[in-house]
Amino acid sequence: MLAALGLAATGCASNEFTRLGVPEPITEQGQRVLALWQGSWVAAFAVGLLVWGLIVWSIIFHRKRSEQLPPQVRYNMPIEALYTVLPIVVIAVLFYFTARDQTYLLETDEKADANIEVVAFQWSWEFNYLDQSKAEAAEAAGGDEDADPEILFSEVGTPDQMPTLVLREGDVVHFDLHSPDVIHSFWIPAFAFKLDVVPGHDNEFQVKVNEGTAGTYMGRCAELCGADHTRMLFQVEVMEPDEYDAWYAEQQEAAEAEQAEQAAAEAGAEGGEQQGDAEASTEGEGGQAEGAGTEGADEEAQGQDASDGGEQDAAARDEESEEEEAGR
Ligand SMILES: [Cu+2]
Repeated sequence: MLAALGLAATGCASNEFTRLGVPEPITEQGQRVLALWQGSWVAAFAVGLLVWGLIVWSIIFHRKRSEQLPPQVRYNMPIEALYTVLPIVVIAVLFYFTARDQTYLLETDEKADANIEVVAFQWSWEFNYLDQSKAEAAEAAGGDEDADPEILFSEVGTPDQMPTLVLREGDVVHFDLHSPDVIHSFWIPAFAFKLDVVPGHDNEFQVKVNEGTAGTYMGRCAELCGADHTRMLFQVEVMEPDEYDAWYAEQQEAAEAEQAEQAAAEAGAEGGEQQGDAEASTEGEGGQAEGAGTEGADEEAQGQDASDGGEQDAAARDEESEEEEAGR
């Protein structure tokens, strides 16, 4: 058994049994977590075997033989010292490896290939793809902590429509975690790692996504954050480099087109044109299309609906969070 666990700890065989309940990690950091987990189990089993062995040995070979009291070992200094020193040694070893790995897991020095701001809110996620990390932006601005990096494009989810976080195989990905309301926890089980998302204190971490991990994984909120906490789900899609690059270019183009549309709409409105024309120009086709008056009107109506809905949602959200606070 010990030999089997020893083998598991060295990572020679990685299957569901030897991982002891941990999902297969898809990051370099996750593998470190798995090794710590397995190593801790090896240590626990070693201590367990020793204790179980001593119990069984006493039961079998030291049964009551006579009415005479066996030799008493109270206040036996060597044994008392052993009782104290051994647990301290065990804890010190576990502490050393835990502290070592924690330091490694929270390292953010390596230059990242992708920088993503994760905004956790009641009750979904927003993923903002940034041109640089927050720390880098602050450094570039001469240490100004409020300097924000540029958002290239975003993915925003709702409790009904979970968002997808897209990553590329082999990338070093930097995450900046931000919460506008309550404490959430950003958890991707396949990372074997989670980190709290705390209002007023932005956390950060980074991972190196392993090669050959393309696929779809789940993400969750791991901190009870309110009524719809269980619906704070998201998907993680790890893409092969070519696929990711195509997707990335597409997202950037779409974001740029949207910006151009907005600029055109603003310019149109400023130009004193009819509202309908200005809205029509947000179609991004003709821009000045005079004949698109009705289409523009339709879109205006839709836009109105959408913004009304948004306001209602926000109002409902506020009410709910107030109720919750009252309930606490
Ligand atoms: Cu949450």
